[in-house]
Amino acid sequence: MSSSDEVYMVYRELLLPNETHSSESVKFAEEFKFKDDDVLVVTYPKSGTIWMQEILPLVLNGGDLTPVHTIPNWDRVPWLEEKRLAVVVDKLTSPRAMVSHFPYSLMPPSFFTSKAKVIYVMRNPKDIIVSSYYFHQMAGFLDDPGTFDEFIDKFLEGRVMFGKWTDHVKSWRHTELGDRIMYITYEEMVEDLPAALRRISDFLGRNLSDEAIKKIAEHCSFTTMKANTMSNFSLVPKKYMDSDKCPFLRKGIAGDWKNHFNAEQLARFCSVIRKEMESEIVSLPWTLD
Ligand code: PPS
Repeated sequence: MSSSDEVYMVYRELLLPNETHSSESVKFAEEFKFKDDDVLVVTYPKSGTIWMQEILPLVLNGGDLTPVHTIPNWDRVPWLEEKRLAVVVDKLTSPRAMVSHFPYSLMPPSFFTSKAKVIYVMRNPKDIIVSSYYFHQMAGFLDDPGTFDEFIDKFLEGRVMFGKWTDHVKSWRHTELGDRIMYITYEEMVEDLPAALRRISDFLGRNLSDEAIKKIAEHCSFTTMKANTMSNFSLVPKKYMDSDKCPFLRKGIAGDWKNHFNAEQLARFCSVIRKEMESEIVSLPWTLD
């Protein structure tokens, strides 16, 4: 594994992996022309991005499995800021679905003048850091995370891809997007996926039948997605993602943090997050202690 200097580029003070990003790809994002019927899912890494890459096309097309069975997730619902967007953008059919890890301040000008809708997915940061720690071990294009203890410090200081979790969440909670934005949590999706799908479908103006929701929920279960070669990253060479070290679809649960933090680490982690989220704390769906 390489050092962080080799694997990341710095863009507006954020670390972005060189393997998937470049100065051309971020320029392409800056100049990207959003359309009114585009749908964008925004996440801090490890909050449920891949899950939404499965859900969105199915909700938008009423449950037709063709795209999720034939197109790899990174081309099916591409990242706004990644190199692949320029390659596949002309093949996307409207309504186009995309994902992004960008904070609000990095959205391109056309996003603000369009009516494109946004779904912001939030996840308990205690589970995000655990998921990210394992991801850094299996992803050959990321830096060595060190020990979990060392990774906690890196995460809290924002020395990880896309910076601090607290900055990201705060940036997207104070927008002027009105009813163009919907908030959902990973935990809500784990607890009751059909109900989450109903919320998403209503937000996107799709009147899906209960039968369609059931079909989509079955297809987007952790087990089904783990077996879908278009979504489990098994098409990616081991050099970049080594599922023998850890599968990308690792556990898919809420609360795995309990198996990883010791008491001191939990206190350290929560005190920093609590302090930085001071003004938001009452409306967070998790306890930070
Ligand atoms: S990335 O690298 O930012 O795109 O990662 P991201 O997709 O945001 O997050 C990966 C975590 O999401 C879990 N995941 C799911 N959980 C439950 N059900 C389904 N269907 C599902 N699909 C993806 C995935 O397992 C990662 O979480 P962990 O905790 O590591 O298992």
